[in-house]
Amino acid sequence: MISDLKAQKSIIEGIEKYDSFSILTHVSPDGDTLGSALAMYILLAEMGKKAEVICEEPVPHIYGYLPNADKVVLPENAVGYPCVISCDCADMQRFKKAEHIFRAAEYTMAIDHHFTNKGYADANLICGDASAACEVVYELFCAMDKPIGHDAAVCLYTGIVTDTGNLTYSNTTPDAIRMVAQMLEDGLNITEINRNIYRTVPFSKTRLQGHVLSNMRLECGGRIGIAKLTVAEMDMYGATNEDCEGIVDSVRDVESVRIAIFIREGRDGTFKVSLRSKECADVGRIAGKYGGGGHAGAAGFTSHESLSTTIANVLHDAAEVLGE
Ligand SMILES: [Mn+2]
Repeated sequence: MISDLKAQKSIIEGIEKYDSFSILTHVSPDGDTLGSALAMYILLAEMGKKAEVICEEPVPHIYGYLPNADKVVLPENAVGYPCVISCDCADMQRFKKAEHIFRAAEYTMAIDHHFTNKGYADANLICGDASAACEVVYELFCAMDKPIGHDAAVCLYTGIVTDTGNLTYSNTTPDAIRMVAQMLEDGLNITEINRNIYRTVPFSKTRLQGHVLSNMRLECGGRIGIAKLTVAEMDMYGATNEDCEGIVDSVRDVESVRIAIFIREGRDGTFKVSLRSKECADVGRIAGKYGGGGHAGAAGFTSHESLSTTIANVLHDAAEVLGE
């Protein structure tokens, strides 16, 4: 049990009180935000309630297998129901274009697992010890006595495995493994889901990653790994933003690397900085300094500086985190 029961009760009361809900996901949607939001969608639909899942951008191709992924709407096509539930969103900046929907709501609720979440909603269920927002939603199903059917299991499993690196990262909880075990026992086809997530890679992505990784550099005696990608390089491979997923993890996986940095140029001229660490180096601190967010082991922020300044700043901060 990772949920604060009082907070959980306030969410259940909100769900019972309202009839229609807008469910918000975060910018650069991942398996956990989509999985938890779509599982909430199923929970509400089964209670006979009206709901919409709103996402800043079209659902990434690899998550197209999630049940009801085709019903996810862009903020501009959203209805905006009286009660809003955000899933896996550490702060309101994560809503981006959907922020007005949150602000216009009569009542707001947040379901999250980021310890940086200060509780921006009317009711907040934030479990910093949970490996994924999906773990929190799984417990909500149990607390409400709602059976987790096949479709909800696909969503919840997806969030748990993508946020825990297939149940291997340090955030993996015994509860998360127990939940997966239960879903497996109930007949969930985890092989099929894993093939969808990890073994259905577009050719453009493999080529782009080869290019970026062959140009990565080591700094600080090999303890910092840094890779970068420009818009021109992305265009060279016909690559999409989605094709950049996982690059920073490959940088982190290099033997000597303690902190991994991946800097990607956006089409708006900003730079998206992704950070990963191993062995307790807290990269969340670096992201926080620039208005970003995340966890000790995985964090990110957007830089409005030039590429060279961004590189210099983040290398300096990473060295500091490593005690250099
Ligand atoms: Mn998450």
